[in-house]
Amino acid sequence: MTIQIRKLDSSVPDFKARLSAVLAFEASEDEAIDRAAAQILADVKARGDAAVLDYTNRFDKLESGSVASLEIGKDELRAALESLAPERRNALQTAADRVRAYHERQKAETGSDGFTYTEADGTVLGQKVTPLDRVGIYVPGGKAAYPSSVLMNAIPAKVAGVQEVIMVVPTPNGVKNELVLAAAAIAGVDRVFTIGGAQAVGALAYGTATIPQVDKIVGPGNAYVAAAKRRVFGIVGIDMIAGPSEILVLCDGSTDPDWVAMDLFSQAEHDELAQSILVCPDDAYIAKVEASINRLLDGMPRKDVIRTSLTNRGALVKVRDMDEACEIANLIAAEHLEISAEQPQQWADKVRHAGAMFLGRFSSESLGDYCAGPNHVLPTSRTARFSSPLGVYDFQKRSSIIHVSEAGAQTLGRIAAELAYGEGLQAHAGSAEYRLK
Ligand code: HSO
Ligand code: ZN
Repeated sequence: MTIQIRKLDSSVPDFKARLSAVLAFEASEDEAIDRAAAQILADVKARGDAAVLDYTNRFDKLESGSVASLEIGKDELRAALESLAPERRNALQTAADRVRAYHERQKAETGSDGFTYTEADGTVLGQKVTPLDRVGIYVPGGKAAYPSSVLMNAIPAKVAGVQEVIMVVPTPNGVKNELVLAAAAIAGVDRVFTIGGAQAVGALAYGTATIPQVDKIVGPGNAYVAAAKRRVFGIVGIDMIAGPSEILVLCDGSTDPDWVAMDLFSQAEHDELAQSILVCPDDAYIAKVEASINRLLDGMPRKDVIRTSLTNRGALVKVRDMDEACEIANLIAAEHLEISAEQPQQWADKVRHAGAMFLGRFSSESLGDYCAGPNHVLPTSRTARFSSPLGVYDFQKRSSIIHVSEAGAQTLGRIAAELAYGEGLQAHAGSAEYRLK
């Protein structure tokens, strides 16, 4: 059965409208789910461990006697790591090393040491950067339990200097994912609890007798987890509410079409709602990729997910030239952008909006998912227009430093008092003026 992928052509008058229709994605904000999450959060806030235990036993079909018994100790994490086949263990270790090296570099390059400068009258101004004390990482159970995501969330936190990283991961029916536990061991996660859902988000946000309160919660989850994260934002920080995966391939027609077909599959296989789009100036090449898709699909164990994703949300877009392809890339602001072209840099220079850019035909997006080094937690649903990959900076905060000299207080005091009178704030004026000579 051949698969029907939508075809778009930028030369038709209503192209922009058609493209918008392809991109349209409303994150379903189901009111019933939101209400259920709110009720669970309120219960965890009121009853702490007892509520966490009730929901965990009920939803994950366990019979645990205490939240403490849901903790996985360091020994068990180590054992999980040691139980892996050597090739898999080495791959996980190498991926972790590369992700760490990249984030160490990011830390060094992004002003993590803060700054100060001294004005002529001796006043010192500056910015101090400090890590968050304690962070919670949500790891989904079941089909979307990705060990690679454990590395991508925990390593930047540890590189930033977070003292305690607490991971929560549900274990429906008591089934543990050994690779997830091994990844936690390698990434240096400090404590792991086998809890999930809105109850885990509540436990991390409010703290219970057993589970310490964290300062920020990161990591993807199902609709209940997303709703709970939205609701606890403000009590704790959150990273983002991630949408389905996306890949946009800009291709000049020089890459083996099978490679491009597989790249489109690679994100389509995540989710029926994932989005894979090819943009190319060459009609004949687009037809070749389509032929590759139809030939290769049957060999994919997740072909049903891929077919649904490509049929409902995929697109093959014919453009005038690569310049126009770059304009479209800026409109789409994709999570992952592959520039599969002979001279990729010239096109990359023209792209401003993308979560991650993969340049040249050897840079498949999947390398970024696992082991290239940069983070795979990226802005989706066009949010790359205003947000960035998860990074060391998400686990740091900044404090302003103001150290005014006696001479500085004379100049600044007059300015502050003047503005304070303008705002009708007498005490503000006074506190500046008391320091005038
Ligand atoms: N592509 C996903 C991350 C991932 N891929 C994990 C494989 N495993 C993020 O968009
Ligand atoms: Zn992926």
